[in-house]
Amino acid sequence: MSNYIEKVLTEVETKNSNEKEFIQAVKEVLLTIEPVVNKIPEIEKTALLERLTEPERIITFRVPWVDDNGKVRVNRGFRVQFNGSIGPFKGGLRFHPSVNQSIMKFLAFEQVFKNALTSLPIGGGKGGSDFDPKGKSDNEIMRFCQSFMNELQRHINHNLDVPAGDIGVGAREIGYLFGQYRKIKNAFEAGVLTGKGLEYGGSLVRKEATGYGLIYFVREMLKANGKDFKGKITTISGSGNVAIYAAEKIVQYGAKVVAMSDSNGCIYDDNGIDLDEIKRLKEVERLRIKEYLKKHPTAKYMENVQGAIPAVYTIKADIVLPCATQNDINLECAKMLVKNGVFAIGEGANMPVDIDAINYFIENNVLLAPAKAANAGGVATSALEMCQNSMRYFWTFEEVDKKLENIMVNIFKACNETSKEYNLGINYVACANIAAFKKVSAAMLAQGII
Ligand code: NDP
Ligand code: 2IT
Repeated sequence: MSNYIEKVLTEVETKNSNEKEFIQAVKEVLLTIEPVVNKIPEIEKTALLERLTEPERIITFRVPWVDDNGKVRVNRGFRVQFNGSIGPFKGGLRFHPSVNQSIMKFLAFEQVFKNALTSLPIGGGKGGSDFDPKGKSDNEIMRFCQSFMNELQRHINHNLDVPAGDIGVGAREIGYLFGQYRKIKNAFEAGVLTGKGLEYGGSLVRKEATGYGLIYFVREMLKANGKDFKGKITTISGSGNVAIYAAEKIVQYGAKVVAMSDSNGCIYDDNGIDLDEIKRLKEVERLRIKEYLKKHPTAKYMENVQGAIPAVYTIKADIVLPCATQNDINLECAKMLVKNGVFAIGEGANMPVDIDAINYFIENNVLLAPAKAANAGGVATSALEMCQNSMRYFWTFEEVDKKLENIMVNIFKACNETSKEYNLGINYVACANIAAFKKVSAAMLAQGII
């Protein structure tokens, strides 16, 4: 490691010592971009890495709301505007009890690189709250979203910062957030949020985009390595937005999905998962995945055990798609997957595989599609939604899907070319980081010390 990179990493660790996810995300990037940093002396001269690892702005705020029993509750809201050198800050909102500043900063930092890879003009940001949507009534969700927007509206607009969904934030929440923004501003500014409903400025394919995009990227990665999806046994962690549409697309390409999960456990269905039933359970009824067995009594349910490998990763599979949350796959889990014959991993979630597990997969010739590249289809389609909002027009499903597919093919091409240029083999993690860093660093250098 160069002295400069080592110095910056030590500083980041010292300054953010209680932010382990953020440090992990920074480390993963800084440990891979050395060949570029060494080539361009201005990077060190302008303290570019120090600037790159410090958010432009972090906003935290109080979110008070009243529950159905009349009790006042208070949550903490965040928006991290990490790097706006390529375009307006762009990234999702996460509502989950685990949300804290470290998780917000790691997600916003990753978003900077991911958004650069899309080739569209979007900077990186992220936000959310430690609010837990589980078990809340529809009215409670609405009141929370309204209170959250009462503050957030001061810090966003279509030229400044454009939030969207993430864990716990889907079409319902975006609807309530947009309604409150519109009421406060007294204007219909469609491009301020993405993931909107189709009736009021949403884009076709946005719902499917992250999952479909993941599979388009993995398809290209497999093709480049002489492999394909036909007949491949696939397991997917999560059963939310990303997981569902990744499952839909990979099945269209001839793979068989035998397991999906939620935070409690996983279902295993040898006949192939009934995706319509998953959509009903998760998108409509908002129930636990265990309920799948009511309609499919021959399927199995495996409960997660605290501290053990999540049940879904104990199942034998050729292709594994982690689409739930960060640090789902550690070294022990990676060893089990390799022993069970996995040959490809597609990161639908953000940072689902930790650094030791990434290295283990690469050493064992497992093809790993890195999150910043492989799940960029969601935010890319958000940028297409912004584009349609600016034009006050819309594209058909086929038009948006084709654009998404081209974007994912081009992201893989950029990774593959980087692999050849820097002799990185199948280390697509390093390839994606380098390709993204080249663009972000060039934009930052051009704009001076800011
Ligand atoms: P959803 O809220 O729709 O679904 C999340 C899924 O992951 C649920 O099945 C949930 O289970 C599970 N999950 C969440 N947290 C945990 C946890 N701590 N442990 C175990 N399981 C968990 O979110 P998305 O599908 O939108 O997001 C999934 C991942 O993809 C996240 O990492 C997100 O950052 C990433 N992502 C999302 C994009 C998007 O466009 N939505 C774009 C790019 C990346 P349960 O219901 O039990 O909590
Ligand atoms: O992690 C992500 O890329 C997202 N949650 C989607 C962000 C967006 O702005 O669509």
